[in-house]
Parts: sequence; structure tokens; C-alpha cells
Amino acid sequence: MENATMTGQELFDHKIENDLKIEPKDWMPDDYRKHLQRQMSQHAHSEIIGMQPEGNWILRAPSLRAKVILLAKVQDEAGHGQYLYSAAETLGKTRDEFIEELQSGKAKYSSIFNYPTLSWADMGAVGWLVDGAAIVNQVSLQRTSYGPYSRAMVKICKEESFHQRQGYEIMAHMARGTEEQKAMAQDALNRFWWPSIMMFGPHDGDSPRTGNAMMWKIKRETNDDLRQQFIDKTVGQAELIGLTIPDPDLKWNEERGSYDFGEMDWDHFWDVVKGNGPCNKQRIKHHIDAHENGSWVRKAANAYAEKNG
Ligand code: BYC
Repeated sequence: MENATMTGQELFDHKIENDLKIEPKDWMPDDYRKHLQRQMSQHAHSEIIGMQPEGNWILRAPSLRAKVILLAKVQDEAGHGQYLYSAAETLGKTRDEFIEELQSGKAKYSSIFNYPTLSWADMGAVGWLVDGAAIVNQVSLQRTSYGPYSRAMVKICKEESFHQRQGYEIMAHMARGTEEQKAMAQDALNRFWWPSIMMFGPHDGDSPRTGNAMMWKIKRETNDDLRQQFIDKTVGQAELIGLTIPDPDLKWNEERGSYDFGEMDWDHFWDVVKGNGPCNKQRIKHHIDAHENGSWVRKAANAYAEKNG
């Protein structure tokens, strides 16, 4: 039971233990605040940088219908970035500080957005696999202990399920098209499969942040548990449209009631996370250029706000 004599730490512990949300004005340990500032801002950066590989195909979408849907999806990602930056700002750091950390390379963003999108089928693979992986992670984060983060996740998940279906529809369509179209869909799956399952982060034993994140109920499930859920969900979807997941070790394990799967290339993963993936430099340069080109908009908006209170 909460009572007026509790210290900030006691009240915080009580809330965590009883699955009550921590809100911006509540006392919280410094490390909890810093952990959330890092994770939430990196999550926001991922949404914004994630617009680039898909934005690359808006002008080349194969039909008006496909274009309108892709445009709406990319706009949604911008909205997700906005909710997440706003939610992260409630922890006492400004959006300008977060952006500076992204552009200077101090803050990370999801490894998955450092791969090029080479064909229209990649729009299918990104929606199906990348948004599919993001949903598994974000459904779990709906129960995170920080109120503004949890509420942002509820809204984001609603839109994310449309994104996943948009991607799967493209893949299904291409997989039942000509031989050449089916080969493009398979090629996109081959290139995006391993990076998608690495989105969940390192194995639990190699994940330095998981201990505190689970203790504070920031994360509700571990990297490996979420990765397994995603794989179990996705294998049947690939089979249904006649595509093959590029993992010779993928096999149903009756005893575990889950799929066994092959090992990921962690040296490659860390190389990408450290900034040496195929598109890291291009992604950050594009962000800096767009930010600079938009500076007049921010100036005008600030001047307007100052003048009109
Ligand atoms: N990429 O101890 P760990 C989307 C870093 S976008 C890069 O496991 P943690 C979408 C990690 O940050 C959705 N870095 O850390 C948008 C840490 O380094 P720092 C993106 C990674 O935080 C457009 C270090 O490795 N979703 O939906 O417990 C189009 C050790 O890792 C990655 C989120 O951001 C990675 N994959 O777990 C389509 C979800 N993995 O920070 C779709 C929110 C690990 O100590 N974030 N690292 O320097 C999370 O759930 C967690 O932060 C992670 C990592 C699972 C990503």
C-alpha cells in the first residue's frame, strides 16, 4: 500500500513491484531515467532513420495504389518518431540534445536500417519482416513501466500491424507472380532474414542492458524470447506463400514447441552497430542534410510561437 511517509525510492519500488506506471513527475533513480532516455531516444531515431530505405521507393512504386499505401506508411513512421521523442523529452532532455547524439554517432539506431533496399520486393520484406519484428518487440513494450513510453507503444502498435500486412501483401503478390517476380521476393527474404532476427539484439547472455531493464520492468521479455516468438510466428507465413527461409538449421522442435534455428553472424552485427554497415554513413549524412535544409522551418515556427505566446 502506498502511504505519505514513503521515500521516493520506496514508492518507486512499490510501483515497479505492483505493475503501476512511473510517471514523469515521480521520483525515479537516476540510472532508470538514463536507461529510458537512451532506449526511448534510440527507438525514436530508428523510426526516423527507418523512413529512408522505404522513402527510396516512393517515386518508383509500381502502381498508384502501392504508392499511396507506402506513402501513408512512411508518414506513420514520422509520427512514431514524434510520439517517441515527445515521450523521451518528459525525462528532462531536449529533442535537440537527442538529435545531436544521433548525428554525432553517440546514439545508436536499429541496425536493420543500414541495409540498402534494392528492389520493390524489399518493400515487402521490410514491411513483413522488419515491422513484424518491431511489433513483437513493441507489443511487449506496451507493458513497460514508464507511463509515456507504454502509452506511445499502444498507439504505435495499432499502426504497425497495418504495416506488417502491407509488406506481407506485397510478398504474397510477388510470390504468386511470374518466375522472375517470385525470385525477387525470395531474394529480398534471403537478404532481410538474418538482419531482421538480429534486430532483437544480442543473445541474453551477451546483453549488458537486459538485467536492469528486466528488474525495472522497462523490458518485459528478453531479446532471445522475443526473437523466438518472431521466428515461430513467421515461418508458417513464409510457407503459406511458397517462400523459403534461408536457414538450413531451421527445424521444428516438438519438445520445445518452437523452431530451432541457426546462429547469427555476431561479428557482422557489431560491425553494423558500430557504424560500418553498408549504409550507415549515407543514412546519417542524409539526416544531417535534411535537418539543415529544414532549419528555416524550425526558425519560422519558433518565431511564430514567440510572437503568439
Ligand atoms: N541495433 O544490452 P542490449 C521500426 C545495442 S523501428 C542497434 O541488448 P537493450 C520501424 C544496444 O542499444 C523499431 N543497436 O541493449 C521503423 C546496446 O548499446 P547501448 C526499433 C543495438 O537496449 C521504420 C548494445 O547493443 N525498435 O519499428 O537492452 C520502418 C547492447 O544491447 C541493437 C526499438 O528500438 C540493434 N538491433 O536491447 C519499419 C525497440 N540491438 O545503447 C519499422 C526499443 C542492441 O548501450 N528498443 N543494440 O550503446 C529495445 O527494445 C532495445 O533497446 C533493443 C536492445 C532490443 C534494441
